[in-house]
Amino acid sequence: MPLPSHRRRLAVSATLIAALAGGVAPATTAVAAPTGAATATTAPAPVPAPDMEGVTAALNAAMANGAPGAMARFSGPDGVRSRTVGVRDRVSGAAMDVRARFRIGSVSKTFSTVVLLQLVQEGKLTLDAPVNEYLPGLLPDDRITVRHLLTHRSGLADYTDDMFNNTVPGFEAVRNRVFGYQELVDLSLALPRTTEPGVAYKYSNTNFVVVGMLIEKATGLPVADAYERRIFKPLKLTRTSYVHPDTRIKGLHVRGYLHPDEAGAPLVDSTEQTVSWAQSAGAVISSPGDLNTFTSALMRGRLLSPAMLETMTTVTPTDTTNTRFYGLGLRRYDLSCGTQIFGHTGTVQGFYTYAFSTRDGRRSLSAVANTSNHGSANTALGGVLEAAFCGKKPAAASSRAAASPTAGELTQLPAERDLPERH
Ligand code: HEL
Repeated sequence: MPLPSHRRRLAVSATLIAALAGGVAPATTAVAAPTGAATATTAPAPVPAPDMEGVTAALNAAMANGAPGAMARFSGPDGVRSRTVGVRDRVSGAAMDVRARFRIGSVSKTFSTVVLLQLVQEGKLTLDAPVNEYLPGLLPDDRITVRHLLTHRSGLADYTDDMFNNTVPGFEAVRNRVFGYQELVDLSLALPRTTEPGVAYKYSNTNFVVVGMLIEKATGLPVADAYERRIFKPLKLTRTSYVHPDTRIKGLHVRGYLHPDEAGAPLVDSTEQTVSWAQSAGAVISSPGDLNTFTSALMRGRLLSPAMLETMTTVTPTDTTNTRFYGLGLRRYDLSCGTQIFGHTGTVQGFYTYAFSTRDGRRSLSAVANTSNHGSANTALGGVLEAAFCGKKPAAASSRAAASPTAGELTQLPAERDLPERH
């Protein structure tokens, strides 16, 4: 029997942090049915208008939980709506600006996955082939496949757990470091593996470092070129870049602030860094408009064939709540109103990001808060998803939600930045 909507919302709220952290979930859980566009026999469900007051409340809640600023941009059939709160620069006092760029952390994994799946479409790689077939001797286990990397089921340990155990010293030790991919893989291989290949979901940045290596091997080009040629240029993502190992974010941008381990210690400006510790697992820079164009275009089939998109959006649970799932470099969240959204979250020093779209690509939302290492700010920011995709709650339900902030048919829609801005 389905849970009443408020119970489902609470379940979503309680699981948000656990889902982001990505605990081990057994592979034996049933694979959730992939969701496609509405069938010819059913009329498309009415689309709720985004609750922009609710979006603003979530942004303010992120600020109340320690973010200097936050913003969100929603693109839907009725146009684009944006909200900003607070500052993008604590020194100059410059206001948060929806045109500004920022570090998207692991949302980069979805970009890397698209490139890799295009290479699979072109016959240059096979999803179920061992990684070692393409990178001989790289991994100590020939059973680890390309698909295991993309689904976080390789069992390769996440070297960043140790790297960032002490937040500020850990970050400062790598802020200007330039790692080779092999060095990062070696850090992982020095740790015990977490699962047998294919057995369980266990989130690990190492998987997407190896994905970067596969892209470079198959294309003979740096990943930066692959992103540029295959995604940034075709989608005209003019505010999206991969500049590793450059430490700067060019143009109008948000400054990021890292929370220290000790309560009360000052925030650390973490804007400039190589992000070399993440590279193809997390070093892309983007903007809210570009992220909406990307997730929407992906879901509309502009980047992958229908069969490959089906593969990418075929998910397994990441926890036991039945609301959080992972496909191939892609998360699926099931919201309290029954809407399923696909995209990714990101945590990189100074920035929390959400970038999601409905399966038909008609509605997309991205949001950022310029802090990190402060889970309550991230959880509060996640409230934008329910507000934007589910719309206004009935009065009784919305007062409960406020006490606990939580996280059709295919038609042609122009790139989201071409649509009129609405408030
Ligand atoms: S972690 C996640 C998120 N992903 C993973 C990746 C990304 N980001 C990282 O691995 C960075 C982790 C350290 C960040 C740092 C902070 O918060 O600034 N934390 C510490 O230093 C902790 N002591 C699964 C949450 C994702 O949503 O996919 O992005």
